[in-house]
Amino acid sequence: MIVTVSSSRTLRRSLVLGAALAAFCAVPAQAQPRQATVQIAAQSLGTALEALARQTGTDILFAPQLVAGMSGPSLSGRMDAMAAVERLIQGKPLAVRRQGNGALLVVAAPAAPQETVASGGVEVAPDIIVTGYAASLSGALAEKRKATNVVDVVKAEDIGKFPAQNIAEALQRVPGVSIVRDRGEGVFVRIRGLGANFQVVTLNGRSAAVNENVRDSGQSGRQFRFDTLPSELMSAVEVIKSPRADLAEGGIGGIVNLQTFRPIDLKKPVLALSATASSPRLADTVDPRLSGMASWVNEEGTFGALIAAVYDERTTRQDRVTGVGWADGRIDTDGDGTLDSDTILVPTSTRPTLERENRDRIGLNGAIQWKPDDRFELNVDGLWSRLNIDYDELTYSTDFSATTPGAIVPGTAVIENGVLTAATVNTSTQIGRETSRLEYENWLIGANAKWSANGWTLAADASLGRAYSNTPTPIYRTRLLGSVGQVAFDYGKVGERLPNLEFLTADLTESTTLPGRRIEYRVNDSLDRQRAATFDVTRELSGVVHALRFGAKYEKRDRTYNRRDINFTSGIAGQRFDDSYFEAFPVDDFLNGVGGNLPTNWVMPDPDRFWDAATGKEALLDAPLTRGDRRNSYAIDERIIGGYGMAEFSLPLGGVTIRGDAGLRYAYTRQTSSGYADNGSAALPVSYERNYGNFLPSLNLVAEFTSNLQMHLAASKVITRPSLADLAPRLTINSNPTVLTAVGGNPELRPFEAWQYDGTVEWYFAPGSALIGGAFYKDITTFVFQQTRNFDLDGQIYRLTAPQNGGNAYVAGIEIAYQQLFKMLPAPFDGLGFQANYTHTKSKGTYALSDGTTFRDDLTDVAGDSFNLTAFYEKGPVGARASYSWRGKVLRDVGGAGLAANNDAAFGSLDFDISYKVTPNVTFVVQGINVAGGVQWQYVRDDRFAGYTDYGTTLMAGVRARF
Ligand SMILES: [Ca+2]
Repeated sequence: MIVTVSSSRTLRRSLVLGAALAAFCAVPAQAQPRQATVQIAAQSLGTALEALARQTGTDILFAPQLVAGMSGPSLSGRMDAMAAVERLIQGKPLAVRRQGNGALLVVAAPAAPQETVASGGVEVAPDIIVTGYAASLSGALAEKRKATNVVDVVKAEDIGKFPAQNIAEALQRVPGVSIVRDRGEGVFVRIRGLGANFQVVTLNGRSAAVNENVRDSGQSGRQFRFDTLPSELMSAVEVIKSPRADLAEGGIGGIVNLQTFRPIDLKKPVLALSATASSPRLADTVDPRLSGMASWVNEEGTFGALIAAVYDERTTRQDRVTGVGWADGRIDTDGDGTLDSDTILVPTSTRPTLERENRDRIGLNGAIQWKPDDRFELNVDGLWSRLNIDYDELTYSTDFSATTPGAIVPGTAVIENGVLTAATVNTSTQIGRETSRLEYENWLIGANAKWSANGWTLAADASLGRAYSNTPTPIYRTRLLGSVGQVAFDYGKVGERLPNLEFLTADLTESTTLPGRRIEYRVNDSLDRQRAATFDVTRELSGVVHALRFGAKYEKRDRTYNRRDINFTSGIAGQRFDDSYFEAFPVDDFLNGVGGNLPTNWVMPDPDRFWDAATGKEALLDAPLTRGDRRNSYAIDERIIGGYGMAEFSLPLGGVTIRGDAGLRYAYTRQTSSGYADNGSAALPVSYERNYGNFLPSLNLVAEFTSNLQMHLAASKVITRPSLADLAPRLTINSNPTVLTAVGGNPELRPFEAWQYDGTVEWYFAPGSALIGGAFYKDITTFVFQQTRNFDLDGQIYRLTAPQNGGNAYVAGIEIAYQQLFKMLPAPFDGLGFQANYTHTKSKGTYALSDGTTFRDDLTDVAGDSFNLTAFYEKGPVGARASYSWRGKVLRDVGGAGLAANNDAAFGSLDFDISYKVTPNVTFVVQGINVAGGVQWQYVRDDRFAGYTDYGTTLMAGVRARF
């Protein structure tokens, strides 16, 4: 892909889309028609040509001195860019020609040649060519500028070359976006501090089905896993921060729209291949990644087909100290059996963990595009992906009983600033190994047709999606548990070292140190099916309102979640097992390179041997589902009928052009949630139906003050539907004789509702360059939080803990982004570029304690400060880029009820990408992720250790070819 940018001295390039858009034309529903609505005031010809380029999405090249002093007439109506230029230059000594790349070149008319322009215009070819990363940045910036709403775009540099191996990792460089990693790989994105369940993810504008976390029970049903889709299949990803009435509702954080490639938009037949080998430092292996894309289009450019495939393997290793608990308590310092300290913060547990994982992923994408003329277009797309994860997790967990009278060896307790930092204490330890294979499958197929005639455009879209997540190999947790006598612990400060844990009387590498406990067995699956149909009508008008849009959408989603747990204890519990039941610890450098003295290898149970030792398995496996299994399973059916109307307008106001859209969307949601309520003796099926409707107005305004300064303002009402797990009507009664308690979901939950406001000021001071400042505010009025209340069941009052609406929260922030291509510098420095952004976010939300009282604290996982820096150089065959992404500390758990709030310390990742083009078709690439070896620390209070994660550095080398 090549975007041509002319130098400011000889030619001024009309900023905006240009070839970038042409090469990566998006969703058909949003694709640029060749005819566009043009609304241009009488003004200087140069400014008019720039405005025309923006409005039509066409590159228009001209020499400023050629048009200096000329003015153009006002122009409005529907026309193509060529016809519009002809009308603007009518009667002037100018001519226009279409170039091979689709750009329009305005030159002196042949009859009156000017000395600065040679005849034929060939020599006036753009003198600067932007390719690669700079081109993707220029194209992305152009889309942001053109949009009426607040949007950020990440574009592929070329076919199969998204600017990061992982979609989430590319999105983290967008202002206001951060990512959540799982074992080093970006899985979820957070937009403006709001978690993955607060965003809607669409694929080519269509709602995607959502895979579920089946490794542990953390789930929401609305968190799209970005690791399931390979980045090579994406042509662009849009982060839509302010909605329009014609876009899917549901994202208070924002909408992420993933766009795949379309064959006619690629303009010519293309074959692209790549092969990469990556080596994660900690895992010490070499993993392949192969991708190929073939796209064909006929000579007329009216029919095309595309197929793409990606296969990759990934080995990960993550060294952690996790499960670090701190709680308020009193201790017995002198061993006399009486608690004698003040209430202090006491460590309760620590769990060193080695996580190893092998992932393999296949992604396939196919597209057929038919565009017989400007009036009709048909697109059929399909995408399928499958991710398999085999994992093996080894842990030992120390559980201190420091608050038990007599537990601490007298004289060993060290208390610093109200925190017990060191002591020798009786300890129980659990050694565990967890293994499983997880499978995530996701597909989406859709068809879209669009007709345009006489100022009307009708578009229809139908899609079908399915996400299946399951455990083809059940989750086995093989556990040993027992007392290990005295352990001396000494917790240091966060960032300095890991805790010291000295087992004074037990050896964790000895097979008989701990007796068996049990094998925990779990099977878990989730099926999410999504069907949608949309119909959109656009009426083009001339005048201030240049388009009216109406549409309707029907969406049906059904989801089942099933979980079954069995504990096998017979033949295991209390038994001591000899060496033949264990394997050698697999690595000899666990937690290397960080201070702290704690056991770094221990006996590793062989799950097969323990499985053989367990007795009575058949009876348990054949038994019917237990009450607990039923309570943990649910089904939700969600039907949404939506409609919208909106107007797009553009008007000159003084010297300022105001454009934008205003609209109203209505969504009616009907939910049926089915599950089991447990009355203390049986789990009984229950089903609830809930209906609600939401009117969602939105307004987006752009004020264009000059040809390079504009402002966006947006206000809208938005909703996010509750987590499906929270909606499940499950209820669990604990018939404890003293306190009757219950926990449950809440099928009565209403959606989160928010008003949100956005403003940006954007200065496009040079081609491909901009300085942008923005602010946002989101006022969430129906925040959902866990609350405990009295609940009457058959005349008995229970203390029920369940999610409730009723809290409120806000998120506010500022975002500053700067990017510049240093085209004005003399060679070779004109290949330099720089990109930076900074986000500052503030938030508060309501939380509840189990006694019913509420408190306010920051929203969890919202970084107060974050920044990204990218420097790059592209010249001739050489490309190099280094990126640093940093975010400040975040609140991870609010704590409460005697438990300490837990925080993630600041974290930064340095990544690089170097490429060398050996022939015009073949490029060698070397990449590194987290090359500075950043590690994640967690802490409680100001600086007390609460967790450590190191996923290491990954280096990659590969070759890409394009024909
Ligand atoms: Ca005492």
